[in-house]
Amino acid sequence: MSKIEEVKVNLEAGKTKLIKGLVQEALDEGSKAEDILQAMIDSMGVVGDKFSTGEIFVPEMLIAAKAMSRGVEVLKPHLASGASTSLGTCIIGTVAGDLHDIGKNLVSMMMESTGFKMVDLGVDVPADKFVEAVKANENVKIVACSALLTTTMAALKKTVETLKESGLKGFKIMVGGAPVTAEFAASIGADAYTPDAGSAAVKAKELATA
Ligand code: B1M
Repeated sequence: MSKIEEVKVNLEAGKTKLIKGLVQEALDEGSKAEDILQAMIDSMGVVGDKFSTGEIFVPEMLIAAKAMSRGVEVLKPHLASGASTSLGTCIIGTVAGDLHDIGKNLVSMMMESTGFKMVDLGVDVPADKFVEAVKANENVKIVACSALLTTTMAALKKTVETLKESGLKGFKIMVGGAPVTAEFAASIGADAYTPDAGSAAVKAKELATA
């Protein structure tokens, strides 16, 4: 079994303590950080499918999430380019009612490496908090909102509406997360939708420098 396969198997099994070492071994073996990350994202898909079919429950999902976060810690220096230019500030958070943060953290990491100063509001962020953060920070170019549940897509809509109604200017609103589509993003008035963390960073740079 290749090291990447071992990372996948152990992540799916929630072997939290083993993941850091295995990810490091996969890197040492010459695997690309991007490929290891993709393997871990695929594993989280498998975990989600097992949850859907009742094979595992919330605690197991939580353990897998913890294992993934540990693996990402090892990958971070290999994924981040350490850009020194400043593209401005990006406010990021997972919308109200939603506790999923792995995808949001990946988006944050990729944007930081592209050259943004990141202000991470965390999870379960009410719409008003995004507005307050835009007011409280200088040179905000992007507000990035993540949602992982179909039930929190309404909170995404509310967040975009609240930001637009605030009358604050000078920033673009980006949205993303598994249930979000380009059509939905357009329908709620977001400025951009991207399907993954890498494309989110590319789009954010494009929007901030346009
Ligand atoms: Co939850 N969960 N979960 N969960 N969970 C999902 C999302 C689910 C699809 C599982 C399933 O049923 N198959 C399902 C949602 C169904 C739906 O609504 N469509 C689900 C459910 C139902 C729930 C609960 C309701 C379960 C319950 O309690 N009965 C509950 C809700 C809690 C809440 O939020 N209020 C719940 C809880 C949890 C845990 C807390 C246990 C844990 C999260 C821990 C954490 O995040 N710290 C958890 C987990 C781990 C998952 C799965 C298994 C994995 C999520 C993940 O981290 N994926 C997930 C199944 C799955 O995703 N297939 C599932 C890896 C991550 C890298 O991908 O976050 O999609 P993702 O991010 C991607 C893209 O979406 C994108 O970039 C990333 C890739 O580069 N992206 C953006 C994300 N944000 C972006 C923003 C952007 C652009 C791109 O621009 C701003």
